[in-house]
Amino acid sequence: MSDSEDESLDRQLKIVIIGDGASGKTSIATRFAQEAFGKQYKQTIGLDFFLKRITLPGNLNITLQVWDIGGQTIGGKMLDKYIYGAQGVFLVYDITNSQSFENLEDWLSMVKKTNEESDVQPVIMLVGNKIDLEHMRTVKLDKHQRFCQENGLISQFVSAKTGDSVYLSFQRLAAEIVGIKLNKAEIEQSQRVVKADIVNYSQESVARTVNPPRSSMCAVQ
Ligand code: G3D
Ligand code: MG
Repeated sequence: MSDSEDESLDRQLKIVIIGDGASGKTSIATRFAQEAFGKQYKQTIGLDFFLKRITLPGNLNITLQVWDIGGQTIGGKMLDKYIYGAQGVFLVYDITNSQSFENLEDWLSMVKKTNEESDVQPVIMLVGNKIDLEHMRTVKLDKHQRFCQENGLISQFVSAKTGDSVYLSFQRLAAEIVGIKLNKAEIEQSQRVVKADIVNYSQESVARTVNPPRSSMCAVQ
């Protein structure tokens, strides 16, 4: 194995994906794992995480350890073990399911509680999933934004189904953790690559590629 392929030499970041059942956590993880970047999906038997290498601006290679909480619920016994030591958290809800949004308060408290005694707090990204179902949205945009602002979260919308912004969301979270700012061109680039993977080149997808990214930082500076 050459050095450039050996992810054990990279800095590793633990990212945990939490949120209600059926919000799309496993779909997001699977989509990210399968996209044609870097290493292929590598499931570690007995442990619910996989490793995936990404490259940030400046040729900085980072290996993400992505943990999917599986069927763990808020009261779940193992949940704190998943969350403990995470540098990044995906706080996922389904934009068509208000309850999944309402429950985010509890998920967030769980993260805070688990990290109470640690000096390092994880960077948390609020992820509104299923934007392919925009016509069925029940969680208004301003609710999402307010929640972000009140809790100092990064904001992102994705679709695990189409792949829209999935790679970008991991890239943004990793960049934030290591303190790198992605510029507009880089954000657009990673959106384009994701789309190129999953969308047929219809007129519509070409037009969408040039739209501004559906993401914003709304963490209070
Ligand atoms: P979970 O891991 O949070 O429990 P899953 O959620 O990833 O298992 O997804 C739950 C259901 O939502 C699945 O449907 C999945 O296909 C669907 N889903 C996940 N992400 C998206 C998305 O972005 N758009 C749409 N339209 N559906 C999505 P099923 O029917 O298999 O239960
Ligand atoms: Mg799941």
